Amino acid sequence: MSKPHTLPPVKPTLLLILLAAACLSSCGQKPSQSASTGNEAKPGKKIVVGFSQIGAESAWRTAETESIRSEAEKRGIKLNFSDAQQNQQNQIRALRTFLAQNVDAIILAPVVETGWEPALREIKKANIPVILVDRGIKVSDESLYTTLIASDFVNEGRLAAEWLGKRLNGKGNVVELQGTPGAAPAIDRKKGFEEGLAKFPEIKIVKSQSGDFNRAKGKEVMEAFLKAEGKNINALYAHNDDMALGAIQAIEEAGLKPGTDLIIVSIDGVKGAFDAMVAGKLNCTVECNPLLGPAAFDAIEAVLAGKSVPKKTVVKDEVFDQSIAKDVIASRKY
Ligand code: GZL
Repeated sequence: MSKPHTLPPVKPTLLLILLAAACLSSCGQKPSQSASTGNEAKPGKKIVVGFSQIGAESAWRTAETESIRSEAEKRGIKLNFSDAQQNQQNQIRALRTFLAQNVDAIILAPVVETGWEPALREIKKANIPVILVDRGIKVSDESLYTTLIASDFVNEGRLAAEWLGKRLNGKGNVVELQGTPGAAPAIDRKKGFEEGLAKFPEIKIVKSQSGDFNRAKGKEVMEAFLKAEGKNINALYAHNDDMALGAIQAIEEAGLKPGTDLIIVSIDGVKGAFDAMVAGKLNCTVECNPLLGPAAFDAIEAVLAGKSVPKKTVVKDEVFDQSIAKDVIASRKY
């Protein structure tokens, strides 16, 4: 049997150089400008960022998209934008497109918490940093993303429950419009609301269903709640303002007065919610700030400069109710 083919002996230093070159070319590493993370952008080259956005399902989402687009423009960063129309497969396709484009960084607003690992593993191999904005994901390996910039949705649910518990004097039947099934804000806002209601044992959630974070579905589900429960409903808790605004239409069409016959609390703090509070149709909204562009690009520029960033940045939120809506509406930025 012929002897196995062997390479002639080479000097150790040359071997090390060959091994380093082989590793860089074989595992698709972006050529590193420094010994540290290998994320560094090439000096003088325009930074290119891929942004996989969930969709345009709500005024909040539109405000987030505008914040990220305008911040990229302000910083002279090229943004490759993809609108997934709330479909995870479209987001995964967009992630793989950004990988093929060899972008410098990726911003992902993940529609749901699970199903991201295969695509994120491929992106990690290419050493492209992934910045999660506004919603978190569940992964077995936290190194599959660089950082998460989001509000504390459990706390938002708790704040809504505490406000409503006081407003109902601890007693009443609530219907709940949930967000998109499987989405971090829907899961956590439900969890937080239930935790907050634990202090008010005489307040019951009598109906709870998803309105998928959009106005039309919120109206449709509220119509069904009204048919089933009618005047038995004392309050509505909506996981976002858009569903609350749809529900307000359904309540009015049923001949009831939203904000009086039914107390309504929702989350986001968009302009439409403040208009509804001033009109007396919505009672309270818990702000969830969507203006994440500056924080997202601060993180990207830090990572590309080889600096470390915190694993999670919690965005501060605030409760606004009818008592202050008139005073603050003019200063609202989204
Ligand atoms: C929250 C965000 C939610 C908003 C909704 O960070 O993911 O999605 O509350 C939006 O308005 O549709």
